[in-house]
Amino acid sequence: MADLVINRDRLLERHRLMASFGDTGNGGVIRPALSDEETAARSAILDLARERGFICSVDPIGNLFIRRNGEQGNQAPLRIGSHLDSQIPGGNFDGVYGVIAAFEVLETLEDRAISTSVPVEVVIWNNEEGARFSPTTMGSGVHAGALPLDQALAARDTNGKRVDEELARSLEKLGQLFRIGLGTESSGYIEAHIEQGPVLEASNTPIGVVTGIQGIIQLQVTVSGEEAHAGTTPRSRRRDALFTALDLIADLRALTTDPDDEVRFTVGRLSVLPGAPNTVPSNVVFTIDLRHPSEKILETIHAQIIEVAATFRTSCHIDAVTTLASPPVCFDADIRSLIETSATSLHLKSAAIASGATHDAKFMGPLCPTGMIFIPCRDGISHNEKEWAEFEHMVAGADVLLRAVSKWASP
Ligand code: HGY
Ligand code: MN
Ligand code: MN
Ligand code: MN
Repeated sequence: MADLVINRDRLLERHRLMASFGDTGNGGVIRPALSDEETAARSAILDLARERGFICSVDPIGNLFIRRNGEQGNQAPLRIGSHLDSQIPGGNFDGVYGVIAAFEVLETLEDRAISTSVPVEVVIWNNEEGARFSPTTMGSGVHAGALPLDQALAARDTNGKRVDEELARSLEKLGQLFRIGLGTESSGYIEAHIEQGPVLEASNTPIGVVTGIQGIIQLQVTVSGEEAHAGTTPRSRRRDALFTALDLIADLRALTTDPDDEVRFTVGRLSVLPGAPNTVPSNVVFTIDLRHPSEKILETIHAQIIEVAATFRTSCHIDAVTTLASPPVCFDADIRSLIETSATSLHLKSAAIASGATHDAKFMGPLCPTGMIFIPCRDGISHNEKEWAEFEHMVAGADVLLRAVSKWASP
């Protein structure tokens, strides 16, 4: 269908609506997983979905599924979507663009009464960012069976709030939802997302056909020492958790120097207790986020980190827990060519691109034919309130998603 395109005005309206939930007034949002702001954004999408007669469900870890039925209703759905939670603070495109593009596809299929062989479902994954609750991509990891449900439900944010308590609180505000289990089957999965890097913009390419996602390991390291008086305790008698943590981090960072500059090693969070200027720190917790395209290199560095932490010479106690270990994933060749031909049918230039950022699609890859559509973002900036994507690119990505879905699911 040469004229099959999305409703641009409605996409713009949805984007503005979503940006209002957690708006910082600084160009970005603060919309952590299961917060009131994210719950309000989820509720707004669900209200729109119910108005269209779509079927709204939730799974035990809080992922939302918005279904438009197909001719073969009992077939596994083709799923499209992304996440609504943001970094703290975050931008107005990471995740949310994929959700509104997917919802726009569902609405356009409905407007045009286009029937699909299988149901098409918009998925709004819970806690993709991992900014509030570790690890990253929690909801999709649990649904895919890669992360244990009980461990995820027990995860706490820095205020001690648990996922299960916050999820119960959030669900109370989302109205009637059907309950589905974990590990439900998908006939395919396609996610639209900003690139979060500079490659597409630099080559003036509106559509990225994602080849795959690099591997990711996340750890939480706890260093336990002993509180002591800053004035009276000589260095020789201190069990200083902070200096131990800093020395350990320096050693771990030295492990990850890489002439090709491909190893991504990040310590994004570090908390110090008791946090008094005149008390020797007794407890430090820090996170490690490690990424690389090669599973072998990732595993080697992961093992070295565990080894260094276990044998580090210190009077403190060190406990390193791996919270996420997810190997690289390559996306399905048929889905990739479907995205490419959909872009071509819209006279849009496209290019193959590997994803440095991780996404929920990572856990869908091993389960069903999976792919991603990238659009450029200005200067490659993301996880930052300055994150920006041109509206023309947002429309282009949603049009490609629409064409890919209608072609893939045509009866
Ligand atoms: O961490 C990531 O790569 C994703 O943007 N949350
Ligand atoms: Mn994202
Ligand atoms: Mn992100
Ligand atoms: Mn004193």
